[in-house]
Amino acid sequence: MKNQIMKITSAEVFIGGPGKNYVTLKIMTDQGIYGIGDATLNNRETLPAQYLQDYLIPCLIGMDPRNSEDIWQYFYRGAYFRRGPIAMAAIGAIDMALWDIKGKIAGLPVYQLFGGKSREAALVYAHATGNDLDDLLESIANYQSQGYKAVRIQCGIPNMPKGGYGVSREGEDSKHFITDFTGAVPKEEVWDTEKYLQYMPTVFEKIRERFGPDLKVLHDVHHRLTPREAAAFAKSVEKYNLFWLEDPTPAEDQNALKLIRQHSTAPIAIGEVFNSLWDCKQLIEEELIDFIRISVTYGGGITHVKRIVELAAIHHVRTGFHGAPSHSPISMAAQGHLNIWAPNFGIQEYLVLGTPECDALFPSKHYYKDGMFHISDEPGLGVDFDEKEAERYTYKRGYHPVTRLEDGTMWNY
Ligand code: CS2
Ligand code: MG
Repeated sequence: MKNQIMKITSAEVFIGGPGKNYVTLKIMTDQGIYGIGDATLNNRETLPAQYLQDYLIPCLIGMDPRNSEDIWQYFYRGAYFRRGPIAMAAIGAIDMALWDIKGKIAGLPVYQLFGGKSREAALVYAHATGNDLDDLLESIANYQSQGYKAVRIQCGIPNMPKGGYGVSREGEDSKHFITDFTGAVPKEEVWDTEKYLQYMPTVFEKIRERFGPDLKVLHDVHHRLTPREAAAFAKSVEKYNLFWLEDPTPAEDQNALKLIRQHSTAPIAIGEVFNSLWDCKQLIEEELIDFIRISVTYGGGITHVKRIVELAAIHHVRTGFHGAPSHSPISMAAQGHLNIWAPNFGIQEYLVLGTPECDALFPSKHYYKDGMFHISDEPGLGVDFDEKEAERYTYKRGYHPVTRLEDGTMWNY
């Protein structure tokens, strides 16, 4: 490309953080401006880091960082082996960093480069969990008192052998941790679909009795049901008017969603494990879902996720980006800019910012207030990365649990 007046001079990857192995990419330019991106592939963090270091960073050096589209195409289209969470997390981190640089060059917050604000702040939801119903109701009340208007609810199921998804197990802290650093191999959970299907509707009933019709209630099935079970379940909980039912089935089989749609009007949210438009194209075009959950972290960054959001908009599908605590404040900010802009914004999962350690590592002026997330007008993504702070942390191997049915059959986590 002729007339280059800006060049990428170096790029570095850092792994570590408070209780998380955040993978942070920092791209430096010859103009002194730098950008940062997030490649944290939860519980497989070393892989996108290695992919960046061994294959992508050597190509980046000397490129003009302003050409974020061409650079995205270079790493996606230019590669023979495409897609997959490792490659897409690595490309995503580069893309976020380039948008950060672009915003800083323009002196504008990134959402302005998309078309400006469609709303002042974005609705978020928190995770309310309980080992039993009373525990859960208390957790919901606690979030309400902090201003949350929407909560995802997960509840322990009586006589479920070893916890269900999203709740802690006996003897554990009251929070559910999706990363376990303690074992040499993953912990095992035991799942019983029948007990879940019998009990869960009574939980929604009690929540509506106690909190009334206005609370936005979300629930994550975490891929545990078959299409027929999911259709029956979605139909049986319609009357509780959920904001969404998430991942009722493993969505590699996009056709499965047709059965659910034929039997229920419960809003369906899917996509946190997707990493490209091709994973959700059928779901969106056939209008089989209501919310798309892909995140900028595993989904190839802002450039690719924005394309998905635009496709979704013409099919009445709203956004509900994944925001589990494994997403660093960088990707949460990138999603925050998309949320402020997207005409089809739905809701944002929100758990990450707010601890003093996290704020020290990733200083930013974005903030939570009264159930909404506010994006500051700092140029770029509006988040920084403190390399000195980063020296406090090292990588620790962690795992998601694995799930078996009672008879030992492997099941979906
Ligand atoms: C969950 C995640 O946030 C969610 O909806 O499904 O917490 C998921 O378990 C983790 O992101 C796995 O890495
Ligand atoms: Mg989920």
